Amino acid sequence: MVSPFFIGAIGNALWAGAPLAAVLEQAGVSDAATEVVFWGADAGDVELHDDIRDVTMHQNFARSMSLNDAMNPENILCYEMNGVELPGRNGFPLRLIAPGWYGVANVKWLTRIELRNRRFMGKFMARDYVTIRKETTEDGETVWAETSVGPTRLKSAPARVTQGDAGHRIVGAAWGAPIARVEVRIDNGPWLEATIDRSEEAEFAWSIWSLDWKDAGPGEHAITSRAIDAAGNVQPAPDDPWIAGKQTYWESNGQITRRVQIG
Ligand SMILES: Nc1nc2c(c(=O)[nH]1)N[C@H]1C(S)=C(S)[C@@H](COP(=O)(O)O)O[C@H]1N2
Ligand SMILES: [Mo]
Repeated sequence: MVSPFFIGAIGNALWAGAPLAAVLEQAGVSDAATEVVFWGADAGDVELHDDIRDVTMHQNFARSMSLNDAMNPENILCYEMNGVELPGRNGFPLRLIAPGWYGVANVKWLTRIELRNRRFMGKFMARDYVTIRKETTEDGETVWAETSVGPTRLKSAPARVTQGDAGHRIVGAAWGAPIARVEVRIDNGPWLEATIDRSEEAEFAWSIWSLDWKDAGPGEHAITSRAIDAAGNVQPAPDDPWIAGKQTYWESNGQITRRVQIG
């Protein structure tokens, strides 16, 4: 499946729980530990049948992080969502919430947290949720890189166009890093700076932005947005090698163009 972005698969919620770092520290972290594995209660069969392997593994869902990433004070062992007990489908009784990571890192229905001294290469680290990218090195050599889906990347998207007395307004969201600015391009015009609603901001939630569009003529228009983070990084265009060289749909943070019809 190739989709420009995953409509409906994202949202914002308020999460509460116990800090993961404090729990690990209390349990005692060995000097040898480098990797933290989070295991969920759900399981399935993983089949590996080829010339050198012939196994069926009944495995529970698991994802890992480096010990360094796991110790980030923002990570919580979460038991509350939007002020109420964590709902079953969102991971009751306990899940990991690792702010700033893509959904898959946030293991639900936790049964076990394990420290290891080797990289963990389970199905959801090394087979699924792997971004495949064709890259060109400084020497002009082509390399195929496979990397596990990691922290969220800088992104924005135009969400909708509304019409009021003073004209049209384009509204959208930006997320994935502290957002410094959002710019919007209408058709092939210049990039225009949108206004970010700072009153609604929370560090890991969407930044909602808008741009007044006063002279929208009838017909079809193309609207593109790009976010710029506090470090000056710009959300990449679709022809940026980082996006163009990517063969899988995960981590698709390229600029999005939406077509609207003005009547
Ligand atoms: N145990 C377990 N945790 C899991 C998953 C899963 O299949 N099993 N799916 C992951 C993925 S891919 C996503 S996007 C989120 C979705 O859960 P949410 O809607 O509560 O955020 O859970 C993550 N945690
Ligand atoms: Mo997901």
